[in-house]
Amino acid sequence: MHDVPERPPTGHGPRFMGELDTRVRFDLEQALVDHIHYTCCTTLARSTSFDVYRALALSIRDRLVHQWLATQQLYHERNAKQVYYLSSEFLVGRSLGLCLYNLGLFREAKDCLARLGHDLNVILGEEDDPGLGNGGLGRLAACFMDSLATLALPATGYGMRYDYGIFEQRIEGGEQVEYPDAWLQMGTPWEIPRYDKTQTVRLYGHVVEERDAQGNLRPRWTGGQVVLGVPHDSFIVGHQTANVHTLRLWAARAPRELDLQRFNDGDYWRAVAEKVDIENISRVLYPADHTPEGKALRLKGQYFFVACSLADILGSFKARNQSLTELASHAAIQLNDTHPAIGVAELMRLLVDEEELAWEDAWEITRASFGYTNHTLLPEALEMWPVTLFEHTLPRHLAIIYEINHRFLAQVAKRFPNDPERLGRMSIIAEHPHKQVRMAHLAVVGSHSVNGVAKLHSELIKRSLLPDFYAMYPERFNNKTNGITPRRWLLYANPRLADLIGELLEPRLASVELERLAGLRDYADDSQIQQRVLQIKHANKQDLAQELRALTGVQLDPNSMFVVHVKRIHEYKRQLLVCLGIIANYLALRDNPQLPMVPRSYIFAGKAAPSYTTAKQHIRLLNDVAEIVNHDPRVQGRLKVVFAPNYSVTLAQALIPAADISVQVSLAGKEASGTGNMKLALNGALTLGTLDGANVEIREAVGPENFVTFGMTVDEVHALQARGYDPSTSIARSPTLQRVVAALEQGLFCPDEPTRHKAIANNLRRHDPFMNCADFDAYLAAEDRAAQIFADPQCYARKSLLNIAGAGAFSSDATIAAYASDIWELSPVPLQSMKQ
Ligand code: 26Q
Repeated sequence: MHDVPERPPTGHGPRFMGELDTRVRFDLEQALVDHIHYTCCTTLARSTSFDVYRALALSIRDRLVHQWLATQQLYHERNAKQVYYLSSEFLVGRSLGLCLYNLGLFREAKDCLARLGHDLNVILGEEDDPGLGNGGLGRLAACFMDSLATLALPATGYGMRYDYGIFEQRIEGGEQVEYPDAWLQMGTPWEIPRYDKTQTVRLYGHVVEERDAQGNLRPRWTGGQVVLGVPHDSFIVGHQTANVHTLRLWAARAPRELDLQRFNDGDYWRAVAEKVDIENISRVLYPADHTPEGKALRLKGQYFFVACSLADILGSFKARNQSLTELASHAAIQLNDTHPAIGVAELMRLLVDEEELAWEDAWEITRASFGYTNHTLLPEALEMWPVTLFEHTLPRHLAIIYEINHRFLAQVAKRFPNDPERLGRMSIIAEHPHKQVRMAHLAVVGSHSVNGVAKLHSELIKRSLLPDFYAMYPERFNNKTNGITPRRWLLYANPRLADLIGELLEPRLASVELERLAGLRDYADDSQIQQRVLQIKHANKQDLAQELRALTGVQLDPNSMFVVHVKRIHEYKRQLLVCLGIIANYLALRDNPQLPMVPRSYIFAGKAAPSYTTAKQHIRLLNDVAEIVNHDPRVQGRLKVVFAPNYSVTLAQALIPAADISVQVSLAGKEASGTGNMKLALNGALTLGTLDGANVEIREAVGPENFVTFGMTVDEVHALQARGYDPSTSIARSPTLQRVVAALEQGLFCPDEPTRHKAIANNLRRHDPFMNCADFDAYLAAEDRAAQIFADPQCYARKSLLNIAGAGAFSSDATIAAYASDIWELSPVPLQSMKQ
């Protein structure tokens, strides 16, 4: 059979990669027809698009089973060290298209479907995008899984199989309205339930002290409620490697269907209540980020998936090894934030209570196994659990945490004598306002590595967030700047650009060599290539304009400057600042309709936590402003504002390749890293940003002259806070800002309810905790600088190319390689590709 080149959705022209993968050779059409017949139980003639999607997905999945088995067997036989990535969120995005692309089967599938009368792009649209994450943290976990498979670094991802992912956002009357995301309603072809690998975990109960044969006291956790964890596996397919990894998500199940006694007594509701209660543990993803809600169900959920995962890890380790003292040489366990940090206490429980190791030995093993990644500097986002709740839910773990804390504080006291305040600050147990378990402290004490996710963030962890811990354990702290997978975010999402790059770089770039994008710098001044870059961006903008029109009814002009702010809605990310800028531009055009202004389209997307009132008000404001600005004839179409509903991985893949300007305007010191900023730069957008998170590194990598910087630095923010920040001073200084705030107060954008935006204006005048007012003038000037660059196409294209070239530094392959060598001590174990 002739090798069919891999091809992303709308790709044409030369391909990006070199050699093709020869792994998958099978008769796709036959497989598809068989699944239509035997699995969907219908005929080709009667099959719906969804049937075809399902049949195609299952045909592809079937072909992966062999390699998946071979990979797991290879790792087992080699007794290879693995990383276990524990994360409460995995925001993987749609699978089918990328899977076809990774396997080099895109063209074949397209042709095959065409013969059967179907359009592959339509079929790909049938897949539900599983939203098992809130935002950056969950998406990072997915990018990391992609890189681990592609680099053949042995890995398994562990998380929770939520029945309902992040809510579906609709905009109704300008407001966010949440709808449940029943992503499993139609089933998913990608998961494989593994009933044979079910784990059993306990909740509640009490601890009894028993004596072992040697007469030692042995605490044993007993009673309470027993919960089953049923693993649901899906495959993680790398690019141009044969290795296929596992993402194992746990579903909570009751050990018995119903309480027969109650059933027989006629108490039918109570007979099933316990089952429902237990299964609620994995029912729904918490739709809050950075605003932790200390809910009992969330603690149970965290413990549940972590306990299942650790039991699974120990089980497979014991099948291969004699002594648990060797655990850390075979298993690296990474904690994606503190959400799985209870794992530290659980592993101690398994080693001390169940395996009967001495505390000191168990502690050494535990610390050597765990690594902890911090993703936030916002103090309010640090997880704390009331001791009372903890004691009720996990009594043995609380006792273990007390013991860990006791030994830890003794070390602190030895190292820093006569410093009781330090002991209070560092304790794993906070005393005020009530007793709480500080999960971040548990994670730091129980790990051998603590990393931040961008250079600035990692410095701030040492300097501001955990200075006492840094003083105690400086060697644990390190930085691993985030990255993004180039497969999904360049090759698949932006086939036009990928084709151009494929043409330009000799030898052809492999997707794992993203640093070679630096070679594009040679073309920065080549006017022909500049033209090509502009044409590609224009085509992507046309596609997006069409999609946004269908979604919102708003028509954008692809010749206008697309200014893109897409991420969770949060005050610290300052969607409001951009909105104030829009209002300023609008007022200027109203005053003087002849004013020359580069036409701009502001595109927002993102979800607000349902309980986050202020963020939801900001969504309302953006939509209100859009309504007025988009319809004012004086604007003459030069300003357009659109809020794209239901931001998701799928929507991001459409938005990001079409951006001219990437807006990254968080208050300095608040955004740990950001990863959207990397995706946008890699797709040629020019960043308009503050010196926050990974923006700092992006600016260095692409060249400061190709990055529009504005705003206070972290030190300036701290200095202003120390002097006492009063937003009214900033407002008094800026005539433009005065008018903008006044317009909000007058209800210019809400004629139907003139007081609607008053609260926002009041907050700006009196509190403005994220310092929008202090940065406003600088922001407005910076947006204008960006517009001046955009108005000069050659200048813009040159900077765009240099952004693409520089953003090669932010491949998650590089990030993962650094984790593998510095934290996990992990080496590749490639599976030879095989013909079937
Ligand atoms: C915790 C407790 C209770 C309820 C919710 C939570 C919770 C859930 C999700 C807290 C935080 C999150 C998510 C955080 C997150 O996405 N952080 C982002 O991580 C990215 C990857 O490192 C960074 O790029 C972003 O800067 C950071 O904001």
